[in-house]
Amino acid sequence: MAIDKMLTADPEIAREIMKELARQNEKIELIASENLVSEIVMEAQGSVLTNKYAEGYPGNRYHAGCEHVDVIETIAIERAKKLYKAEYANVQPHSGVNANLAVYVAMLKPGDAILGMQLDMGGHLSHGSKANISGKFYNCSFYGVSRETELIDYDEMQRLARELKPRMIVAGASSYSRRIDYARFREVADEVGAYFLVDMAHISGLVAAGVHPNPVEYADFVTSTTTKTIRGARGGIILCREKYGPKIDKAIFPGIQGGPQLNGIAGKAVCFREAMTEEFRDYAARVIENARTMAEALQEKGYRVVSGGTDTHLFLLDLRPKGLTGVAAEEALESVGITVNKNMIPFDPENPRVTSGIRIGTSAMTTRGVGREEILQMAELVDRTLVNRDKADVLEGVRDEVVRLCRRFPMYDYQFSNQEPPKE
Ligand code: DSN
Repeated sequence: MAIDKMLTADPEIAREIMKELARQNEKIELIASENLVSEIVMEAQGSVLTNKYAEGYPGNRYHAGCEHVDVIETIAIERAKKLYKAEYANVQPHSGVNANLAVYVAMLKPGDAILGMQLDMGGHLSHGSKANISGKFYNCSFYGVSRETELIDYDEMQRLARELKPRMIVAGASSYSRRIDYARFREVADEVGAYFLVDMAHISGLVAAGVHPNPVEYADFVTSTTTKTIRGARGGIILCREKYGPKIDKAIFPGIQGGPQLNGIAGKAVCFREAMTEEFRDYAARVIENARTMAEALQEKGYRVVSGGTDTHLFLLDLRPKGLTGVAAEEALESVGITVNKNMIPFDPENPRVTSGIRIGTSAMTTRGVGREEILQMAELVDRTLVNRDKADVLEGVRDEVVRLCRRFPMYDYQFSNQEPPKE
């Protein structure tokens, strides 16, 4: 890592990078969409590939000098196809939102109808929210979860699909902890003549490891970020049936993006290879086990877990039984070094800036190596913080314990890990 050079050349930025490393090292990271990439993923992302323009696709570029990046992008494509058993892969999306947008641009006309999962019930902005381009260009409607079970209301989804005849049905979520019945979605999509898109951003590492069903079997298009449970470079991918490949490629470039970020693509290729190992399969299984252990431990302490549990890396806590809002819990936990995000729960009476819940995920801490014992300790720390949020001395004790726990599971062996950030 060239941080030493940066310390002299640009101390303002170097200082913040070092402080961010220290923050990551000394805090318990429970944000469900975050993870810690390997050093070689970082090497790839920070490599000379960042210098290269390569508009187009391998073997068909608008710039010269692409002989090496062509090999890299081809390897990334082939690995993605193998990992997810997909017919076709595009590894150029700069993000998950871009991946979803490219699918819409490739297959729909502005004004066409999309049926997606409601944002405040677990869906994602890019599945048709008015605040996102998807909601501005397309005619979007939403299914949600049942009030009783807090599971996707498949009957409502089917009823809406029959009534609205969407051109595309979207499944996939940012804060839904249960397995999704892809076969049921496929059936409904076929019945109403819709394309079926699954955004598996959150669970793509679990899918790669074979500890979660693979939506590629059922969907026409599957999109993902490459940063969450898959633990790779920041960016996105699109997997699809072979016949849709050319349209998807055109939608990404020249449709919505220019030159690909080859450094990111190399980082994606590296993480796909890592995800093919036994070690990664074991990791993914532990992520789910850890999430279940923590959800159960918090349930025992009187918190309500939305839908009663989890099949994935994350779960939602309803804080109302404790008389707390999501924002108050997020702030209290942040003050002791435990990072989570406030989150809407289904049928939340609060607004998105307040919320009644928090979302907790175990991907990052499992990467650091924590097991059952530490997960139970973390659940206890979360509870102790929330119960004693007004008691400075208790919070001080929690803060110390958080740092001690984190130091037992160091993140990276970088030469600058132990250096103090330079004085401002
Ligand atoms: N939706 C954001 C999250 O889950 O945190 C990022 O995709």
